[in-house]
Amino acid sequence: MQASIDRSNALTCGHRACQSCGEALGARYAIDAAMRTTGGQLIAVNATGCLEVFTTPYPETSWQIARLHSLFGNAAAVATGVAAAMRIKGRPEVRVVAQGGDGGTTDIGFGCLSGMFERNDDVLYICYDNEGYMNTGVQRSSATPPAARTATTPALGPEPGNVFGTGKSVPKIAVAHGIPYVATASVCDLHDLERKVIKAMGVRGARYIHINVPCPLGWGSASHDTIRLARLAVETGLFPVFEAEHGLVTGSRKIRRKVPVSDYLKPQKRFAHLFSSEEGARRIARLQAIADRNVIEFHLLDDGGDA
Ligand SMILES: Cc1ncc(C[n+]2csc(CCOP(=O)(O)OP(=O)(O)O)c2C)c(N)n1
Ligand code: SF4
Ligand SMILES: [Mg+2]
Repeated sequence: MQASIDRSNALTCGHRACQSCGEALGARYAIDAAMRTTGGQLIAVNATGCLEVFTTPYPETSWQIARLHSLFGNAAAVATGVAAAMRIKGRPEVRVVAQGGDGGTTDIGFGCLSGMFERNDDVLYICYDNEGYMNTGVQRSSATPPAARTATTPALGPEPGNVFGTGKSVPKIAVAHGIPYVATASVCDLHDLERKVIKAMGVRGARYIHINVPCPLGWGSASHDTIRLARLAVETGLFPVFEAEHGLVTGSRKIRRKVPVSDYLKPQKRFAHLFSSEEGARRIARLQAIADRNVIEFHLLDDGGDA
């Protein structure tokens, strides 16, 4: 597949992402799959964020698709406008994808996104979730996990790292809008990611895919660990991989061998403070409880896991 000359290669070489950037990998596979499904009749709208910055340092671009850079917070609204323009021009075969990071999606762009969902606009929105505002220096977003150290949640004081009990699950909020298709995916399973993009492009109306994309710079992890960490996020239960249609969860990717969350946390410097005190151990136990809850909520061990 990689070597095939027929490969669409929407995001080509020459971009400036960090080595082993999960976002670059996820975007390339997602947009390539959308390109193949639409026969190249695709327009992408991109919120501000690492993906936009590392692919388009003016006057260069690594994209080989029609693409618009929106503002940080309005990619969903701009994509809605592009889809409406294509409809009015009598070009319904031209499909629209909007993409943004977790900050652009779960925080600043959330109102526009919810509007796009409730109007059931004909757009696939893809969120590349690296759990922080990485482009501007690793600040906390509402997708940052509890206890994680970021530039704005230092590992100091009575509640070191990001505060427990904060944040939100946009995939679950998307499901609650009752839109035709919602899925989560990971760069540790690119076939599953491609399958979900292809499925989403086969549907009209509002669709949402939320992809977990490790960020070596923001997470303080080794570049060779990007895929291992993505897999551990899934195999611990911390990042549940599931699909939903019209408001109902229809399936989830089963955990083959459940892994303790400490195996996932330890290789990341953003969680290093958890491994040096009894208080840190209590916080690891609270993160384990979150993973265990996800396992129950999304039936991650049904049909043959061995916890
Ligand atoms: C209105 C506005 N506020 C702030 C910024 C600065 N800004 C640009 S990208 C970014 C962070 C992006 O984070 P995220 O959406 O998670 O994408 P990532 O870089 O992590 O992929 C910020 C704060 C901006 N461009 N516009
Ligand atoms: S900071 Fe993170 S998301 Fe941004 S290019 Fe580097 S690895 Fe990728
Ligand atoms: Mg981010």
